[in-house]
Amino acid sequence: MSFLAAHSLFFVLLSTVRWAAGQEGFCSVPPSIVTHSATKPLYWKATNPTLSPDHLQDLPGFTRSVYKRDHAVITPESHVFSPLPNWVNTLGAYLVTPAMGSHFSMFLARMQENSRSGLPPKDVERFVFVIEGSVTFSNGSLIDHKLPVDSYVYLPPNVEHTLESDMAATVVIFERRHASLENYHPEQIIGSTAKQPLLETPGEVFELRKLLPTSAHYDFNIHIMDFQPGEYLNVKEVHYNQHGLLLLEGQGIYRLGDNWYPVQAGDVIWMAPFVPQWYAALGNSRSRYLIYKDVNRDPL
Ligand code: UGY
Ligand code: MN
Repeated sequence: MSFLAAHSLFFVLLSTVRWAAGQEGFCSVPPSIVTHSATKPLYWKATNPTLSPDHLQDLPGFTRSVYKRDHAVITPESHVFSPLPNWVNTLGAYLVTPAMGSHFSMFLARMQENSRSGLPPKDVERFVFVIEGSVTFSNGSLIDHKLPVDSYVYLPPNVEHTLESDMAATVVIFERRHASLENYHPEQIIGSTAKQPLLETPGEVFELRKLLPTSAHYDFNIHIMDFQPGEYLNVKEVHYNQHGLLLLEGQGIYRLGDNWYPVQAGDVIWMAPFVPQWYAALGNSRSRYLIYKDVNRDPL
C-alpha cells in the first residue's frame, strides 16, 4: 500500500471510530455532564450539585463523605436535616461542630414558608450567608434588610435579631463563642460578596475577597476565593488556623493530608489546624468557595 493510501485509510478509520464513539457513547461524556447552568441563579449548583443525592439513591451505601481526625468532607447525599431548635419551619444540617474538634459550628438552614430563626446561645457570634432564595433580616430597629443570594450578615454575641422568609431559602451559618478582647467590640455587618473589593494575593493566582473587616475586633473572617479552571493554590498550606469550607461553584481536587478528593459545588470541608491543604480547580467553569478562618487571636 502506498503511503497516501495508508494515510487515507488511517483517517477513514479514525472518523469511523469517532462516529462509533459518538453513537455508542463509549469514551464520551454523558449529555447530563455537558449541560451548563449559565441561566440558573447564582450558587444554584450549591443546592443542586452535578452529582446529586438523587443520582446516588440506587447505589447502596455509596457516599463520597469521609470523616478523619484532622479533616472531613461532607457531601450532599449525607447531609441530614432535622428541625433546628428554636427556629420555626426550618430544617438544619450541622456539618461541622466542636464534636469534631473545631471551635465553631457550621450548618445549613433550609428555611421554608413562613420560617423564622432562633437565637444563638449566650456569647456566641453568628455569620449568615444566603445561598438560595432570600431572607429578611431584622434586629428590632425600624429598618428590615432583605438579604438575597450572595449577601450576608454578621451578628456580634448577644444581639437580638431574626431572619424570616416566606418562601424556600437556604443559608449557611457559622457560629462560635466570641474570643473577646478588652476594648474591641465587634459590630453588626451587612454586605454582599459582589460589593467587596478584590484583595492582593502575593504569590497566588486566585481572587480573594474578605467579608468581614480585618481589624482585631473580629476573631474570624470569611473569605471568598475564586479559581479559574486549571488554577490552584501555590502554597501547600499548613497553618494553625482551622477552616469550614462550602464549595459554592465549580469542581476540582482538594488535597487534605495524604488524601486527594474530587469535590463539587455543594460539598463541605472541615480542616483542623495544621492539616496539609491544597486545591486545584478543574471542570469548565469557575470554582468559588466560602471559607471560615479564625484570625487575630494568639493561639495560646
Ligand atoms: O487563607 C487560607 O488559609 C486559605 N487560602 N486556605 C485554603 O484555601 N485552604
Ligand atoms: Mn488555609
